[in-house]
Amino acid sequence: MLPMQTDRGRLEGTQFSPRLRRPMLMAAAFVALFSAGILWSGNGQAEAAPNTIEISNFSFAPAALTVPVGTTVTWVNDDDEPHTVVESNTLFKSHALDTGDKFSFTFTTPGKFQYFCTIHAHMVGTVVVEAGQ
Ligand SMILES: [Cu+2]
Repeated sequence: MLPMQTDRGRLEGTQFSPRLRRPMLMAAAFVALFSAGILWSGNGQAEAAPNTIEISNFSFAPAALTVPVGTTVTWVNDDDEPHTVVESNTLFKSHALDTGDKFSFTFTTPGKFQYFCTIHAHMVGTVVVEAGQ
């Protein structure tokens, strides 16, 4: 008989036939790709989470960050070398951060805060904290 009729009969008989499972897998793949698109920017580099400073290649990125008062800033070490995050007046002071380690500090006062890595003194960064309205 006609192939169409045979297929329809099989579809009605089983709820999750291979013909239905495939579009579901494609939908799941689409969702995964769509999610990845949000997390990854066009240049192929991971989009940094807001108020996150990445430590990579012996530098802080972004080297200068401006945030409103009350913001928690998180440093993440992406290097294979340990680094520290220490404010010039020791307002905050991290332990040595291994690869993947994070350090967070909440800025409760406005001002310009310079910090550096105590292991590699040339590694410096700035957080500017702006007063609320
Ligand atoms: Cu360092």
